[in-house]
Amino acid sequence: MITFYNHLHSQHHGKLEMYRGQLVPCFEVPARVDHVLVELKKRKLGAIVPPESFDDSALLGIHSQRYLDFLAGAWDEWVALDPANARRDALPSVWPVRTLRSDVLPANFAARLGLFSMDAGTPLTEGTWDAARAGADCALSAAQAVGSGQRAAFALTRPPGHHAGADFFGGYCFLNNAALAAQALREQGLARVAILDIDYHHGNGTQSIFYERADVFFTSIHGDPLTEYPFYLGYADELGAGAGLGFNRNWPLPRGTAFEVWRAALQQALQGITEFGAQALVVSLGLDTFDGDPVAGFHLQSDDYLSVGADIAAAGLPTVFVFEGGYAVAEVGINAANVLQGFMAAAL
Ligand code: SP5
Ligand code: ZN
Repeated sequence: MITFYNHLHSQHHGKLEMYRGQLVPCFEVPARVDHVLVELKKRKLGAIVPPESFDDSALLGIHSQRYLDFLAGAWDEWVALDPANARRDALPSVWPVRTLRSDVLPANFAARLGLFSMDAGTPLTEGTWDAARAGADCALSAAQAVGSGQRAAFALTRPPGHHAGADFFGGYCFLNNAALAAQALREQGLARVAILDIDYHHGNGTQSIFYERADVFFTSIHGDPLTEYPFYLGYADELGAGAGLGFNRNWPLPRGTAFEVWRAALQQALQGITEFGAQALVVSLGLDTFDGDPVAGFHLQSDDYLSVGADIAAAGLPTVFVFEGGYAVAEVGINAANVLQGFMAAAL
């Protein structure tokens, strides 16, 4: 399987995130992708190449112009507030919740940082834009490869993407790589594209982007939002809206779920993809379902990921894998490579 590797990923390196009233070291660190890269090379799973460069217009199918403009200029604005900010990451602390306006763009930078975000756990750093932008190129390159006849491709990138909406960042995500890949497959002429999100956390950004569309089916297996981040989306009664009604399907599972039960949900999600009549598949590949993950609560074991890959291959679809979460840093490379190896061993 060809891997498009984001050579700029480490340009995004957050220092601290807000957790229970304290700033704690970021869980989403560059070493995550470094470990995956080492494991892919060790197993010789396929070519590892830099992405092609795509025009900014490719992002506008998913993200709003005002959000992209904000992200591209945010670091310079942050440092302009105070030169000492160059040593600190930008974290939002005020948001336009219900009754407040988000149609007017404030001149104040902190106000715009909040308007374009959903939490205080996602630091924006000097290299965030460059890293996220190159990551989008990886996702678009992987979609192009699969749209051109490859059985599968892997976008190995960070920051992750599935929490990012059309015009907001959060959950360690800035640009929605999986959504960009799905849209690119649509534009290459594949009429029906499915997204399977197996990160521990519900892919609220991806769901919201496609919620009213019938051409992209979104299905996700994740920790129950009653107790798990991102809390405010991901329930089983979210089935899509308007033309998209019937094209969204969530499989929330309680914290503590182990592989057997999780795998039954995977089979149901894959059945939904088959019934939809998907012509291509995008997998939001989070590995934070792993037993040892520090920010999640399922109990998958490393060997289980071989079966996950094989089950996905059995859907028989051209498949783009996009790297998402997974914070057990020492094991994330093995777990990600196990999915890809399991897929390749089972794929026709
Ligand atoms: C892409 C992705 O997986 N994003 C996840 C964002 C989760 N953010 C909230 C994490 C809360 C940190 N909990 C610390 C638990 C310490 N034991
Ligand atoms: Zn996650």
